[in-house]
Amino acid sequence: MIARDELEIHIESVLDRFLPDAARPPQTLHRAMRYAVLGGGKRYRPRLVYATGRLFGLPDTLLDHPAAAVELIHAYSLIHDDLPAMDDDDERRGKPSCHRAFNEATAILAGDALQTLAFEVMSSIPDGSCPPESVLKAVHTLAEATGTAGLAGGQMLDLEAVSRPLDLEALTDLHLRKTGALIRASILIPVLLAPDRVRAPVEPLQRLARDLGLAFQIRDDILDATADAKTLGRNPGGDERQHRATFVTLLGLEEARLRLARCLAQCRDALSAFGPEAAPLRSLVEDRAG
Ligand code: GRG
Repeated sequence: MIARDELEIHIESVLDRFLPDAARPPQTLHRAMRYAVLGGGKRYRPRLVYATGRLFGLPDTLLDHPAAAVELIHAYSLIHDDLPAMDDDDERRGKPSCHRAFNEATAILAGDALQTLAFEVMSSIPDGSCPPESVLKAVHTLAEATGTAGLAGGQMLDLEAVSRPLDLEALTDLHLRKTGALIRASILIPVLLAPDRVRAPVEPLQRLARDLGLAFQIRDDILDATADAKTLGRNPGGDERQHRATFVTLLGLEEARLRLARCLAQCRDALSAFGPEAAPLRSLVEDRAG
């Protein structure tokens, strides 16, 4: 667990700034969007954006945009994931899920509006902070991570997996999309926004982006099978109740732990290409080991 720190306060204020004012109509929609985004979550994805962007010396005025965009997409996916038609969860981040606090229709619209807000924010990087073609590539990467190659496709495969058994290859593909794609984009987008003249090894970051996404999901599966509701911010054991294939149900707890250790070792190896400037990224990798 990452302690509350300066970066968390910064991320909260950036999100607050980009979100619509709750007093502006339609107030209920804006209140629901703010409810789902503010005051909760570990902010893992925006932290990855800042940690990677700083390797390239990118300023916060630029990084604030992709950092907020990935968190807005994440918040949208959590709202929709909790809906009765999906996971049907009453709690998220230790409080009632969005459709419980408001109602189903408002939660659907809040998710939709957060998704489009993410693209507004991503594409409004201030003029002159990086070339427009880099912004376009970054927007494309975010769209890919959100669509069928990412969250939405992964979620569909996950829904279908309830009635169809998955092997390890299919499960890995599902999670590289559902969870991995946004983690990956959070590392690759700052790389795309970095000016050409800045030299930093890119290939190890591409490896890190993939391995960390997988490590994230394997750890989530292990926690779902072993942690309590307070640690999770939602009810544990959901995977088993829904007869869902996970790395734990497929491999067993011990083998899942070994696989997580292997993924994290690969992340550490990728970061060995960097010096002390990669300390924030290293700490985000180690956070997955806890
Ligand atoms: C509905 C399109 C659509 C997609 C949903 C991401 C997702 C797909 C569902 C979330 C369900 C889930 C619990 C997935 C496991 C991994 C995961 C994304 C956990 C939650 O992320 P954290 O731990 O959450 O970063 P916080 O609350 O800290 O931001």
